[in-house]
Amino acid sequence: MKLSKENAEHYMLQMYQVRAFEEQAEKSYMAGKIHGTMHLSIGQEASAIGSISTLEPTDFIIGHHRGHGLCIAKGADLNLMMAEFYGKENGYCRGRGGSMHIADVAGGNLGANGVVGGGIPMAVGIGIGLKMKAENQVLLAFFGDGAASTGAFHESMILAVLFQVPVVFICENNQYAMSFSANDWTTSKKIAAHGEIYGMAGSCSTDGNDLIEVKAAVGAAVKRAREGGGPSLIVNDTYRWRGHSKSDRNRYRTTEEIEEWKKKDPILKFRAYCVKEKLLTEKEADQIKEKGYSDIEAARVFAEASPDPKVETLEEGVYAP
Ligand SMILES: Cc1ncc(C[n+]2csc(CCOP(=O)(O)OP(=O)(O)O)c2C)c(N)n1
Ligand SMILES: [Mg+2]
Repeated sequence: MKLSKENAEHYMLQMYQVRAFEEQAEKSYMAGKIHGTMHLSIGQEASAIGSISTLEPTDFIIGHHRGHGLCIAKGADLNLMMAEFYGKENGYCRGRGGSMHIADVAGGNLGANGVVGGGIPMAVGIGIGLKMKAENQVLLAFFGDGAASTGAFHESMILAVLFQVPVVFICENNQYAMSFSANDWTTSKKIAAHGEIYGMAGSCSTDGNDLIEVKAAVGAAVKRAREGGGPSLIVNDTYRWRGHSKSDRNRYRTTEEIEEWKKKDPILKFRAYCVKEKLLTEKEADQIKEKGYSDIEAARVFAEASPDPKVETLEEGVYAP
């Protein structure tokens, strides 16, 4: 697969924006400016951007709790996203959702779900709707390796095939479900094999830290889904550098293991590819990095200057007053 220079620049920028966004969100959280918790996807950027780069603007995604990269890849406005983290009135969900519940229906981001595996059956329903609309739209449904052991996942795989929905199921296998290693109960190879077992063509695992490999696998599945060939399951093998959430002390894995995976940094891998293929010079890549970080700094300034919701509006926009 040969990328255009324009696309290479765009994906490189999005990768740096995701990294910078999460580093900033973590800093603001530690400074007591952001409340609740958050699940950082640092180290998983190629899975989000490689997968979503295969979509048309009219297509959809449904995310999961580790979904900041997914939002940015789907074209989220960084200012509105940061304002949402800060709980501000002008955030994506008026500050009511925070890190885990960013949705932008107009932009094709159907939101995330705090229930592990909760988005998977919803994806089947949305897929049936897309099929009935018959406008050749496709949905990417993201979830983790832990979610692949839920009953909802297995029921959904069966229904997805029966209804031949235009959905690509993407398991972001970051090797852990909270403190449980994926290797203790299954292997990533077996997760992808479920696609085959349930009758999905073209299901496979990828090196989820390699944007080009992810893009090729998901791209083929998206094409098949759009042409009426039904669903696929793609497993992107990757790793989360940070703890599960903000309360995690990383006691279940070794520093050596984390350091080993850091050597496979998806951003550096893509950057090296772009330089090797003469799509970017080192200087251009540095400039893109600088822009990614300054975009996030602007988003921080925007969020901090944004208004808090008024107390008397607290019950607006939520289901359970
Ligand atoms: C139904 C349900 N069970 C348990 C939890 C608590 N929980 C939150 S995230 C998580 C682990 C999910 O692991 P995985 O699917 O691999 O996603 P990752 O966090 O690794 O991205 C668990 C058990 C939950 N939110 N929902
Ligand atoms: Mg996981």
